[in-house]
Amino acid sequence: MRNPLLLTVLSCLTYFTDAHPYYNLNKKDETSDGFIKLVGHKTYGGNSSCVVGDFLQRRDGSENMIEYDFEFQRYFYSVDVRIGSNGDNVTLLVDTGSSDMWVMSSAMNGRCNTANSSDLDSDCDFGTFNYNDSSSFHNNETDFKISYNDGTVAIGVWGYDKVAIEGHPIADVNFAVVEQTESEVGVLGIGYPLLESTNNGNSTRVYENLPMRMKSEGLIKKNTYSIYLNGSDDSDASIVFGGIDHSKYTGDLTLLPVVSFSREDKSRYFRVAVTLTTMKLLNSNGTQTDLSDGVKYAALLDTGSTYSFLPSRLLKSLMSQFPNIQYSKSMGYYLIQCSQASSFNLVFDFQGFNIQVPLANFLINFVTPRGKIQEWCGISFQKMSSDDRVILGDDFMSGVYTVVDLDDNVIALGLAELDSPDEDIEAITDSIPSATSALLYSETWSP
Ligand SMILES: *[C@@H]1O[C@H](CO)[C@@H](O)[C@H](O)[C@H]1NC(C)=O
Ligand SMILES: *[C@@H]1O[C@H](CO)[C@@H](O)[C@H](O)[C@H]1NC(C)=O
Ligand SMILES: *[C@@H]1O[C@H](CO)[C@@H](O)[C@H](O)[C@H]1NC(C)=O
Ligand SMILES: *[C@@H]1O[C@H](CO)[C@@H](O)[C@H](O)[C@H]1NC(C)=O
Ligand SMILES: *[C@@H]1O[C@H](CO)[C@@H](O)[C@H](O)[C@H]1NC(C)=O
Ligand SMILES: *[C@@H]1O[C@H](CO)[C@@H](O)[C@H](O)[C@H]1NC(C)=O
Ligand SMILES: *[C@@H]1O[C@H](CO)[C@@H](O)[C@H](O)[C@H]1NC(C)=O
Ligand SMILES: CC(=O)N[C@H]1CO[C@H](CO)[C@@H](O)[C@@H]1O
Repeated sequence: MRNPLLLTVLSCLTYFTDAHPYYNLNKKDETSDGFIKLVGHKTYGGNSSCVVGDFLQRRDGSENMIEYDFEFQRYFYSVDVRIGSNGDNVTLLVDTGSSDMWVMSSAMNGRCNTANSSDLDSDCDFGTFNYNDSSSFHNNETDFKISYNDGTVAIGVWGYDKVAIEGHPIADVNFAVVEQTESEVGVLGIGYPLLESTNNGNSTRVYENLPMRMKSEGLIKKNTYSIYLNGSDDSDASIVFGGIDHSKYTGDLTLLPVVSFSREDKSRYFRVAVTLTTMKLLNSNGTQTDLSDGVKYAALLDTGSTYSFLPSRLLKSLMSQFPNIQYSKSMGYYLIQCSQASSFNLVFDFQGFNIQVPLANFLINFVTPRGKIQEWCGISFQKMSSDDRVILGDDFMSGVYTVVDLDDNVIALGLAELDSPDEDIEAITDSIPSATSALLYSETWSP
């Protein structure tokens, strides 16, 4: 056993490669109307690699430093769409935390992955769009610029063109074509229209984004979608626009009101956020420990974030439950023995509806380049800069089934039926079918 306190990070590098087993488009039968199912896989966008030094004590008392390369894989969830008159195939990261769609321009070919183009291959693995060659493309000639929480920025030009998803053509979809970014993949933002980047300090313009276009084209009845992230190799992740797949959750589907996430939000209905009433740690002998101490949080359900973010108070309260935990300042992670974590679950209480997610969902395995999995795992929770809200990322969302209804401003959550290969899709025409209101439905909280 290696004591992680002795590990010193010498340098960390995040890089992306064309060797990842990314998303395959598996066409399914589209017989029913009123919904569109997009199938996806967890997409490995690249590895983070850290060179770690470990001081070993020699018998004579002197120290000898040896170096290891540690790697862990980063991931996101994506779908493939086809754009323009030539049907350019582009892979996009699905993001409930933003509302704009943008694609990588073919002018980027050879310049993608600019984060580290100097030392690595810079192919645009996730596809590009050549708007000069698309006869149906209209250039709005207005500037697009978006900044994400992780510090990445994308800059380009607005336009519209036809977009086909799972073989369904949708006319005049607004999206930006990006020629400057350090991101490696384009984004399909499916949040509220008010969150669109055109609604900024200079203008209050909003436009029809992709889910809204699907609705106005009659492909779906309401601006709703259901998200299932847990799929193994045989049973894919999926997002059903306009419908709900009853085979992908177990137990109750519980309705929660959307709440505002931040005081700066331009409206109550601005982001896909709900009330997190309490958070508890459950150990294998059934003991529950309240971590939140009566404090409620607004919780953003964000598929665009690989990991979840907790305010430091909640983070400290959680970490104090584990006697052997270590914090690596240079790696930015709390480290715990992987085996110790397996006997714990986290209980997220949303207005009386409890969702239990294994702590194992929140672990990062570190692997040496020779493929040896380390005994110590990183805990994926990141520190949130504000103290009244949390971001629940893919590590949380892979354990739940999420139905978002942007027309009626409600979200239904259920426990995910893991690795479910079945399919039982119902179109959403009115309220979310089979969902019942949370016990404490009116007890919302927002900053
Ligand atoms: C689209 O591109 C992705 C990623 O390169 C690939 O896996 C997929 O097979 C392509 N789809 C089609 C229909 O060509
Ligand atoms: C990334 O990590 C995975 C597993 O840790 C490994 O299989 C893969 O080869 C790595 N890719 C690169 C480019 O190092
Ligand atoms: C499209 O054409 C313009 C003008 O010829 C050129 O400047 C631009 O680089 C082209 N873009 C792409 C993506 O080929
Ligand atoms: C508003 O416009 C100014 C001038 O064009 C620009 O510098 C600024 O970045 C814009 N603000 C936003 C929020 O886009
Ligand atoms: C692009 O132009 C069209 C047509 O004028 C307009 O409907 C649409 O809102 C514009 N898109 C953006 C993102 O401004
Ligand atoms: C789905 O959940 C199972 C059980 O927790 C896990 O083993 C599997 O890796 C998950 N699949 C994905 C794609 O997250
Ligand atoms: C349950 O586990 C906790 C810590 O994990 C321990 O403090 C407590 O004594 C245990 N209770 C029983 C009844 O085993
Ligand atoms: C964004 C990023 O990871 N940049 C790294 C690119 O590679 C150089 C060294 O090769 C690092 O110093 C950067 O931090």
